Amino acid sequence: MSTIDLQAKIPNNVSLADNRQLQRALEHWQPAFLRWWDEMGPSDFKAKDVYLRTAVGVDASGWAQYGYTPMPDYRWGIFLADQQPDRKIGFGDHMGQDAWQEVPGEFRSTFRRLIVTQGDTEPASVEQQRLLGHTAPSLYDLRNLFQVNVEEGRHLWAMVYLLHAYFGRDGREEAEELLERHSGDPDKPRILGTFNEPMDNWLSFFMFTYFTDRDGKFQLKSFAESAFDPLARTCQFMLTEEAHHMFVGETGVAHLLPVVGVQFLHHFQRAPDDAADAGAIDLPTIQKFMNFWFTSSLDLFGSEASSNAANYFSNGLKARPDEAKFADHVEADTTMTIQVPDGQGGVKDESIAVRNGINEITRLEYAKDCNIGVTRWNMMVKRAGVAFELKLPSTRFRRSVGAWAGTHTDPQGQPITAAEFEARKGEWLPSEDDVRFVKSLMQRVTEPGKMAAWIAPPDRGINAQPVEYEYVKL
Ligand code: BYC
Repeated sequence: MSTIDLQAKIPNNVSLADNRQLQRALEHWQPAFLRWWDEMGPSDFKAKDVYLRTAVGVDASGWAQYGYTPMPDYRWGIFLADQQPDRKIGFGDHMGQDAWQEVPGEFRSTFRRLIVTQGDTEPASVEQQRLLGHTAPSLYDLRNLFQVNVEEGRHLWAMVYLLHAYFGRDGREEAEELLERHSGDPDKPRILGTFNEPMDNWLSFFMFTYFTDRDGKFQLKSFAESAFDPLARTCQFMLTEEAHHMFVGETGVAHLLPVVGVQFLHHFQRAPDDAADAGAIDLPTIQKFMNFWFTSSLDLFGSEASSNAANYFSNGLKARPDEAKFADHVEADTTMTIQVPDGQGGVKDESIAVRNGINEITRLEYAKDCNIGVTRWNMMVKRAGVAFELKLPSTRFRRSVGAWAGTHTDPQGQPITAAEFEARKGEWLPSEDDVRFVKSLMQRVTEPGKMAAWIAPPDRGINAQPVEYEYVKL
């Protein structure tokens, strides 16, 4: 098992102290990271004690410890899952060969690009969530926000470690640029679309942690299979932390539903005059936010047919998530069917090589996983006696990347004209009024155990603490 040095300037389990050059390079990057955290991380709250979980090992039985920590003192660090001796490559053209401990020259720039794309999302999400602390509906939620933020910071460290350790000067330059692009910056935006979307309310935060962090889960699972062993081990450990982020999203939405049940029984449409008194986010509005964040996250899987994805798979860079559950790990001459626009306002089937369809296979697995929580939410809605069903839209709806980009469909995925989409988009996607309404409910609550009126308390607290625990000492 790897040795963990938590007291080092950069906590790690990669024997950093034995590699002075790498240690110096990372120590050189550290002040830039701290400056970035100070300027772009959670605004204010710096000196406050937060009940945080800190990774202290990579052992499933006891990998984290909880305690009050001001965020600047959180031990961001580098943790890789333990190395499996004699690990073999499990897919693609190099299947059965030894996993790589170094990056082969011919795949160097592709690996670097993928690691940079992954790394870019981590600080991006922290930037998006920067101001949410000011409108947190409870100390419990505030703490969850900060937990997610510090762990995204740690994931950034993990990617920067890979860039510094395996990609020389290019890697160091890329690591610096990870702190120079910013979410929503018109000149230097983040790489992927979703990470430039504004997130100025907690409904969006819950949808993001449910839908977009779940893209993270699937991408990390694909990397956890990588032939490049240090990348696989890094992502295996990141997945441990990711589960909590999706929990925050799923339970966050679930906590809205009892309030909807009580206040909106049989009243699904929000009348403009009710808004101020209602104190709850109605189900059609929840549906619209879900449509927005789910479809934005669908784009994160790339094109349905992608030669990039085929190359990643063939060359052992990235597999399908949970590759072991597929029967054929080489997919040399296999084909699959995807749906594409037929150019005449309809849909047609197209046969493509499975290798080219890896993004679509992953996206459909993702959509299936998204549905699990939606089904749970619907059970709650039903139990409250409200006749409304939340539904994920079609994977063809509102796409900006891939075969359906530039086309228009309704949420069921039926092609429609641009004019019809324009006329009806207010029924399907959050309008400015919807966002204004949701934001109007976002009042800060700071008394332990109390919740804003629009959200119900959780069933239980964090780490067996009571719900009324002082999760953040303000
Ligand atoms: N926005 O062949 P295509 C997470 C680009 S989330 C803008 O269709 P490919 C987290 C694409 O880069 C997980 N651009 O796609 C969650 C390519 O550009 P280049 C993040 C996009 O390459 C919450 C071009 O379009 N990790 O961890 O097969 C909080 C043609 O692309 C988008 C990763 O994404 C988009 N949505 O696959 C915190 C894993 N989609 O290369 C964290 C690393 C595509 O021609 N990335 N493009 O300039 C990848 O594996 C791949 O880059 C993608 C795209 C799956 C994203």
